[in-house]
Amino acid sequence: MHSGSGDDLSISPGRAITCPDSYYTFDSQVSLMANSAFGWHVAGWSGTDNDSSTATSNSVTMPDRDHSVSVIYAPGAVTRAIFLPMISRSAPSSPPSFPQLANGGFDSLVDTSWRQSSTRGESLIYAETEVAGALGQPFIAHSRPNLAWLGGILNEQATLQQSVRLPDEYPDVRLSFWYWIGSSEKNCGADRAYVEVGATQLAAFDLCQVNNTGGWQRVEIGLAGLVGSTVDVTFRSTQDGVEVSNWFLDDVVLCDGTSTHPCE
Ligand SMILES: [Ca+2]
Ligand SMILES: [Ca+2]
Repeated sequence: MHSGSGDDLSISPGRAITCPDSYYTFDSQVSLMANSAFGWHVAGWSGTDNDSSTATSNSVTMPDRDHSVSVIYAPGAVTRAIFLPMISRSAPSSPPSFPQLANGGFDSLVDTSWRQSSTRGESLIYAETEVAGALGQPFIAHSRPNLAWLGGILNEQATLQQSVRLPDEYPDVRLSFWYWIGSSEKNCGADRAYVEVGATQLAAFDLCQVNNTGGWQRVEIGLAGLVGSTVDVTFRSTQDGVEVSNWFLDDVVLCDGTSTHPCE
């Protein structure tokens, strides 16, 4: 028996061993199989051991009397959970971000981004007020309030250094920085300053009276030949034993001249 669209139930066994077809002994269990038409499903049963089942198989335990069972077919496909294995693959990698130097304006006094060394044991990052006090004259950082100060003491070698990766994706990257030379040295070549990126010396300065800048000057150097590697950006000064020279630095940035990464 059935209602809706589908086959009559298959009943197994068809009868008890010693009985005619469709006769069963009391309390024996008979298996039932339903088969709905295409687009229909089992919505329930009647007369079975589990009438609320929506499975296509069921059973009935024979009572001690004539008994009928039926399946209820209802239109609509069965909602099936379909297992889709997750296929994972590496997400496409986003391009690296534009390289940046940390604390390029030296305005964070407590700084671990720059590695500082001085053969005279000097700190290299100062507040402008400290510089003004040491020089005995007004002094203003290019970006206030702090700056880097190399030299200013005889017989010193000072190095300010920071590592940065220069991704291939930015071949137009440049190094820009502001400097101020204030030197009492008459002999050009005695006190010097260098800018190095990796093993490449990009700029050198004679710190001497005729090269005194009297203010902040900016330098911009292309780094195209150095992309694709991690490099040390190094500012270095050497002082001889007479006539002190100062090399002040501020606002060291990596840039490409666009509005997103301006050089000034
Ligand atoms: Ca600054
Ligand atoms: Ca000197």
